[in-house]
Amino acid sequence: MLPSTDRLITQLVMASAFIALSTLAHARIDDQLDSQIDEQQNGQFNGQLAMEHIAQQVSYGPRTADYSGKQKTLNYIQQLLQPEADQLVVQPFQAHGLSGNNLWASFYAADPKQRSQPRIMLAAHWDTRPIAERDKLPANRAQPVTGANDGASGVAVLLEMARLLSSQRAPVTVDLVFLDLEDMGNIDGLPFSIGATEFVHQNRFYRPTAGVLVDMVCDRDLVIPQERFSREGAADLQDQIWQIARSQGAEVFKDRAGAYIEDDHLPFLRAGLKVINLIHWPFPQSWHTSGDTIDRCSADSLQQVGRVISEFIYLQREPL
Ligand code: 1BN
Ligand code: ZN
Repeated sequence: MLPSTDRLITQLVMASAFIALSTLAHARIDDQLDSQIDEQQNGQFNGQLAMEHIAQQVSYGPRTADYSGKQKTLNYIQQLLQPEADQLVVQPFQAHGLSGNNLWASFYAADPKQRSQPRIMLAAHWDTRPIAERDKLPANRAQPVTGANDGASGVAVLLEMARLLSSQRAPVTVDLVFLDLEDMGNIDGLPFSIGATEFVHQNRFYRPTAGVLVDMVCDRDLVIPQERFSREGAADLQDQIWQIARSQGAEVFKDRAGAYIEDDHLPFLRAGLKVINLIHWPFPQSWHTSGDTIDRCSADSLQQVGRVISEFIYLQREPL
């Protein structure tokens, strides 16, 4: 039998060892939980990372003819996707006396048997408008827009989606299509959607099962009603997207009809393809003004849109 002081010391040492071990065990469990949460978050569309893609694009300046930002942005998209995509093509074109480049990156389905069908297209325009004709100051109206929302936000959603697709292929092939020369409409008699029209002509055999166009999706007061041409040409697809939005509580998606908006989905719809447009409507005050800057953008808006699209891609609940 130990004398009572020794016994007390032994008990204290054992108790401290126990506390130290259990603290260590707790620390390990906390670490494991943290890394599980990190893993789950990594597999999720991250609005903050999408914001960084907007910051990068606007840092290059306007993405319109005669500005170095145009080539820098094309390089940025290409360099990010080249090592990750299963196929990447830049498709130059000439139309209406202008030169442009559409860029098309494919991420094949996880199961090679599903490689060619079904396949989903996600599209956005990467150019920006050369004039801010709606600016309240006449002096600004001849200047190009920054296009944080109108241009960079759609590209940012596609690039953040590319990160997810790179780390885990989807059950279907996903094509990310970056369209040029969307925003030349009503300048010197030019139409909107020049690049999208060229893309459809150049790729007549490309028939994705479904397509989602994202345009102007970063505003902090983002509102996306059900665009009407999309409703008329691809109601089932629009319903599927809105159903996911409802289930996620993504409140930027509104359960009401929007306007008829002539955007890059129209050439696809006219070719008989099911492509819907996710677009802010009514257009925000900053639209085609010098105020289309990143301070009006929100990571949360981007994340709501991105998470709805990623669930659509990864967890197809109904056949397309
Ligand atoms: C969307 C963003 N658009 C241009 N920038 C297309 C459009 C232009 C839609 C005018 C409606 C009216
Ligand atoms: Zn525009």
